[in-house]
Amino acid sequence: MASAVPAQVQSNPAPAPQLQRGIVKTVLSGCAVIVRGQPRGGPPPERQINLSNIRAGALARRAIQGQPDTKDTPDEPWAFQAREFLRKKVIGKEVCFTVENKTPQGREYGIVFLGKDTSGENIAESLVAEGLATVRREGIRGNNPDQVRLCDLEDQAKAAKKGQWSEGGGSHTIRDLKYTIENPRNFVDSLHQKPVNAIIEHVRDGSMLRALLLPDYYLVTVMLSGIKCPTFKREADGSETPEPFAAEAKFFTESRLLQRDVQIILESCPNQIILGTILHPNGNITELLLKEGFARCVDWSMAVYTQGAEKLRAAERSAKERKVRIWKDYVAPTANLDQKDRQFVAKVMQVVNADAIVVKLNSGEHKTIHLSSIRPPRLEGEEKNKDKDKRFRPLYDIPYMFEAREFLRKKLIGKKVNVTVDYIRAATSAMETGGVPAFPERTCATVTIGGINIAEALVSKGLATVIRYRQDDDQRSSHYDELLAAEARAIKNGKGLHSKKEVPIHRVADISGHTFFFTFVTSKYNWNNVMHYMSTMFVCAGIECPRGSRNMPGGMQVAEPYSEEATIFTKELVLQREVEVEVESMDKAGNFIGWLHIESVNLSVALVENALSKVHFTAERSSYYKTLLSAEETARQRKEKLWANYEEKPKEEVAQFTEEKERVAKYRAVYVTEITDGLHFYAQDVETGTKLESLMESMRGEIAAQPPVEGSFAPRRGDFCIAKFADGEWYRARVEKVESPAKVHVFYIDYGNREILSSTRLAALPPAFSTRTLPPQATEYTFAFIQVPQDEDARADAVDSVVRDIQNKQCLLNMEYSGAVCPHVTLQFADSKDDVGLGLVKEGLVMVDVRKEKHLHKMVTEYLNGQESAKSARLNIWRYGDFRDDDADEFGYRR
Ligand SMILES: *[C@@H]1O[C@H](CO)[C@@H](O)[C@H](O)[C@H]1NC(C)=O
Ligand SMILES: *[C@@H]1O[C@H](CO)[C@@H](O)[C@H](O)[C@H]1NC(C)=O
Ligand SMILES: CC(=O)N[C@H]1CO[C@H](CO)[C@@H](O)[C@@H]1O
Ligand SMILES: CC(=O)N[C@H]1CO[C@H](CO)[C@@H](O)[C@@H]1O
Repeated sequence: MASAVPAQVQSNPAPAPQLQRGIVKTVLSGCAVIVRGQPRGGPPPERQINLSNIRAGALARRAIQGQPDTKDTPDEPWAFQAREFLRKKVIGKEVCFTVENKTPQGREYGIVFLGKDTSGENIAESLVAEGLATVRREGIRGNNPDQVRLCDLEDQAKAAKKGQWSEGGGSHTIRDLKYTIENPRNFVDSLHQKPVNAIIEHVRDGSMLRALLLPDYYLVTVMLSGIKCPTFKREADGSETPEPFAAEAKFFTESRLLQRDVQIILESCPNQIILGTILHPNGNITELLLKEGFARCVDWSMAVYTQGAEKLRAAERSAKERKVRIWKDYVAPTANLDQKDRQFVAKVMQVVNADAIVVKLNSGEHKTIHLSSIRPPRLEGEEKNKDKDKRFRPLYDIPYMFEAREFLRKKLIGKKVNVTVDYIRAATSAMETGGVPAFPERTCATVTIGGINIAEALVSKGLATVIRYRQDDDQRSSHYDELLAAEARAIKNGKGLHSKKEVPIHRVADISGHTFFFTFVTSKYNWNNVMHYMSTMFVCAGIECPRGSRNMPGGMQVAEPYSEEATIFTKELVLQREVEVEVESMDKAGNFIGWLHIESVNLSVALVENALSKVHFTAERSSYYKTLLSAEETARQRKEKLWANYEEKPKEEVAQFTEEKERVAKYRAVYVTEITDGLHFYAQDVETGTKLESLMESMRGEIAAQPPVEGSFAPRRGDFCIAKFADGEWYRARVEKVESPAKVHVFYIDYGNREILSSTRLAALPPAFSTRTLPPQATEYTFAFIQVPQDEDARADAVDSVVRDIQNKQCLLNMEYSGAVCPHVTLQFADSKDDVGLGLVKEGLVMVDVRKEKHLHKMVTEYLNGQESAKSARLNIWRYGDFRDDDADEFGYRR
């Protein structure tokens, strides 16, 4: 023993046996223990001590496999109770002991005391006193007071009928041990991952243990879910060779769990192997083994780990970083990258494919990034050959390829993303791959936006699959388990590639052959579940762009200055974006000429503003002429690029275009009468409110005096009329649609609400109360600076909130800017003067519509600040981060 201490000096004339110390590793039975020393640079030595002078029952033994002459023997009565009594008392505890006798075979008998010295509890005496062990009287010497005391204790236990001395023979103390389970899978399923009480009876290696499940005494072998420790390889001759750190890992688990009371969650049972997790109040052995570098994560079994797979990866990562034990020679896949090249924020310039993007780095350099560990949709087996003859366009002809790219494009284009490089895949040559196409070096990274891993989002929508790796292959996503989990979810929910539905088909009508400026999708319509796209050339109207170099009959024409910049500018702004075009005409080559708008930026104007184009005289007729001129003037003033050599003209000439408007805040009182599902609202001017009241009063008087003849009114679309509302009163209305005499759609012109009713509830509008007397009092407005949510539920939430806040209430209204359908206005609560729209933004119920007009800048900024606070509080539409989608969130969870 490593921790031996000198013998205690005693008055006894016989030479006192040496007192030794150790920690109890195992309780073999009610009368034998294994004691170990302190570990010093490896598992410590151990020795078995049988307790002197007593005997406890033998525990059950299983027949030795492969030896038919042996058979299972059951517990002797009280044997398990004795073991348990002793186990609970001493397991893992420090004890001291004297060896009194050593047999020629090396068996040692001794007296064991709890604690550091002989003043501790003598465990043999305790067992005898409880009637759990008998005294071997044949060896007792009357002059030995210790032995005499044992006999006394036994006599007392007998008299008190304790344990073995109780009546009935103790057959109830014999366990019905089950060494095998008929159908382990059913057994595991039947437990529903509920923790089961258990005792760990044996540790085979760091991650494989044998447990006694209570209260039914099933003995099961459990592999820890999610990990694997180095093991002991059994050789042909029956000997075992430990893998590096196998013994250390085993000791780590043994010293913490052997013969300890634990709870086990049995998580899964693939191929008769039971996977489980052990819960112990001192910690989670699975995590601890990983953290200490005694185990590695195992992909297939991590999937069943119920206590948070990400914690396991983190624990493993920490061990790798510290290069402890099994990771002592570990080299991270990105070890030779600088921190700044390993993690950075960049702007997405282009979506190349369903698994790759081009980003613009801080340095201005463009870089292609592949999404780690995912594989874009691809053709499998037969499908591959089917399309051989046709003109094959991967983007449209591989099922879900288009959807995948569109998903990335919509989420990422023009946005800033976080890039964490996970690994660099080395280039392969065609020779190495044996015919499989070679590819250049790839930077593979986890790309997140607003905290959402875009690869995970793709996988969860069934728009990509997860690459499987060899167990020790580190070249993979740093969020690999989330990807696997997302894939499992997508498969379960039949998303995208995993769907049983017919794949969507895309047809592209290429209506032009020449490239002049750029190609983009101009329109998209859904017809019989086939999406049709038109791809065409488009020329920006109203401007003259510097010409790029091109091949002319007379030779190469040199590019004009700034043509390259103009191209890059345009690419950055519009490439792969959704744009709106206003086509004005077509040129001789069949290209459309017109105006291109992207998120309220007008490309022609933007090019001019940035001194990359000049205004063309043909713009004169267009409604953007003034804007163009004013933009050109500002650019000229800055003497940049195209205007670098410009000579300034007298100021007055251009002054008229550079006037700057101020935002006008002239709030007037209105009464909000109706809010539409589209988040528009109708309001009456409070100023004219009394006029409406008196009109209604006299109109109703007249109707009462001369009630209309029911059914005499034949409604036609566009007619003004009166309609009898649910409250039984008549109101002014207009017919919007006549489905049938029983179904007439009317609009209440003074209140803004709509109703479908029978023509029997309609009558002609008496001329005295026509709209010439008093114009319709309900005016339609919509909120300035906000975007009405596309998502129906989100919109309904916003509408509900507005209805609660302002319907049938007086508010203050200010015109901000005009719109296609109705004016855009801000509303203030009459009392607090708080802005209603801003309130919606702050609640995360709507997004800000970023108006670019200078004079609105201050308002927009205020709104954007409100939006930021809603985002950071993850309110409503921001609850899943800075992302929205029609029906499900990025991970496929339905809202
Ligand atoms: C020592 O204890 C073990 C475990 O209970 C038992 O199997 C063995 O027979 C004992 N040895 C002797 C010599 O009594
Ligand atoms: C990038 O990550 C950092 C830290 O995780 C975060 O603060 C930042 O908002 C992220 N940026 C983007 C664009 O997602
Ligand atoms: C489920 C469980 O018990 N988890 C624990 C695993 O161990 C770590 C510490 O080692 C605890 O923090 C966890 O709560
Ligand atoms: C209709 C439209 O979107 N017009 C825009 C043209 O571009 C200018 C400047 O970029 C915008 O202010 C206009 O709103």
